[in-house]
Amino acid sequence: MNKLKQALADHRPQIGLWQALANAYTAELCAGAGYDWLLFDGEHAPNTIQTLLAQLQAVKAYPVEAVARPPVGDPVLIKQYLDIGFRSLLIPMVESAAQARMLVAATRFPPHGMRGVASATSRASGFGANTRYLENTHADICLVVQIESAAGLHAIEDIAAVEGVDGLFIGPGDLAGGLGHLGNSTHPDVVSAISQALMRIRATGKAAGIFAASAEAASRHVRAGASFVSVGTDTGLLFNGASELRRSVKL
Ligand code: 3PY
Ligand code: MG
Repeated sequence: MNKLKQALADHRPQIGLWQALANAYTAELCAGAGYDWLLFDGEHAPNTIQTLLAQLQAVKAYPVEAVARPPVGDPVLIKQYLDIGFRSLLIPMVESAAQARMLVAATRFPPHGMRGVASATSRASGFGANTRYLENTHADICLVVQIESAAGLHAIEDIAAVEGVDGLFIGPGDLAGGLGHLGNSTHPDVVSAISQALMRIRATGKAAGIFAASAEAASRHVRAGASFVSVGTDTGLLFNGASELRRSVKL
């Protein structure tokens, strides 16, 4: 059972940590740190199917859901991500219901969708050990789409109405750029667009999510009804910790 999918359906807060180091050893370290989910980033981190696979294997023994973000919502890539064993996906730059429907179809085998069929050769089915994989796997797929452009904002209700979409996740970085405030996601216009978007998502009944830049922002978003909230990145933690330690050495 996919506990993240269930929690999002129940609007229970799920706190995640971004993984951009593209490394199995640090992924395992983070998997034991108490987060509900880790996001393995194929969009902006130097990941390949092989590095994603190694990270997935490294976190398998931990009670944390591995969520993957492909670089683009492409059915061929989605097929590969699912075959290696990801069952929770975050898809960047979704802007229409038609695109959302295509993404849902990419995660389902026929007749529900168009996912290419491999069972005995895929890690996802235990290399064939799970003989019910083909018929049952759709129930565990958790699909969250990113709203991070003016077109995406416009289409929130249409996208949320697509069956098979579990949540809508705001990408503040891209959204700020798309609204004319590149690099400034705390600009009042962006902040107001984000809070309206989160309210509209919640009103649809689907889970609302967002990338929070700080613990304070994450708590605020949860209080405002967001449930799929990430806070911080592995790269940020390492860089900030390393810089802080160096600064604290008095010569
Ligand atoms: C963004 O901010 O644009 C994201 O995709 C998530 O951080
Ligand atoms: Mg983005």
